[in-house]
Amino acid sequence: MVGWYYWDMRVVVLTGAGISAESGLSTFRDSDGLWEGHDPMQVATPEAYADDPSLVQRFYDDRRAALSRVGPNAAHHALARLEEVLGEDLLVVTQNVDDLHERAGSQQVHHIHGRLRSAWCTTCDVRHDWDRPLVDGPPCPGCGASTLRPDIVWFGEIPYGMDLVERALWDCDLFVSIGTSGVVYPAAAFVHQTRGATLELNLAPSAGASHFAESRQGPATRLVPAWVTELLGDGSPTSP
Ligand code: BV8
Repeated sequence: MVGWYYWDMRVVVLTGAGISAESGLSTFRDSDGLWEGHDPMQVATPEAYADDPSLVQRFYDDRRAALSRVGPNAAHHALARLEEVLGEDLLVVTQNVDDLHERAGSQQVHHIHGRLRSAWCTTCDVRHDWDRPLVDGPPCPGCGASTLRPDIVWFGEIPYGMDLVERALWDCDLFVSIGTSGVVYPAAAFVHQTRGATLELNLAPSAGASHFAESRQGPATRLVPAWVTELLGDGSPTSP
């Protein structure tokens, strides 16, 4: 990555469950991952929600409650530090539904698969910041209907803000993928939608590793701060 000067580059960072693993949040496909205990087609599809809404609500209620027991790690903090320097020239596109990027201080974060701490009323089509269980069918703060569902993009549903993401991928100088297995689309195809340089930071090579110009292996809490220090070339520690 020699010869890059951060002050005139636009960077898009894609993150997946791997960046939150060291904060204590399970990934999906690793051993002890979420999909070990749950069939994604039984908890993460609109059909599953229609068939058994309380099973799906409990799955997301448990994950929402778990958020208050964890915090951002050095990888989240390093990206927040990078945003302090790059400002609008950094966009974090996350597949994660947790809020650890924001709790680390990142503001330029786009959740393509939704957020756990948000509820979507399918009657008035309004989304509400939400931090309590949904399984008992609480009334929508807007219209009062008991039709609040998790504000999550399930399999077969269209991810949020794809136009914004596709434009940012096309315009960026550097695309970096962190902690994702590269098996779920459309995120797994982002590496093919950018004209920028490409770098993968992952515990193990992802399914798309061969499509990246460079792929580094290791834990996010080591790789991401080191990469941010290298990019900013200031040698100052990135961890808080
Ligand atoms: C759609 C929210 C149309 C729910 C999620 C083309 C070909 C084949 C299939 C399809 C296709 N197009 C569409 C499909 C169908 C489907 C799909 O991709 N299926 C797969 C399984 C084959 N896609 C969809 O249905 C999508 N919708 O396509 O609509 C469309 C498309 C484009 C434009 C318009 C319309 C919707 C997909 C979204 C589903 N919802 N999440 C929830 O959270 O419960 S997906 C979920 O899994 C995650 O959000 C994430 O996106 C995805 C993958 O998970 P990862 O984050 O990568 O986690 P994983 O466990 O897999 O991997 C962890 C990685 O981290 C590993 O590589 C590991 O090595 C690494 N790691 C672990 N620890 C660390 C680490 N790295 C660093 N440090 C560590 N410590």
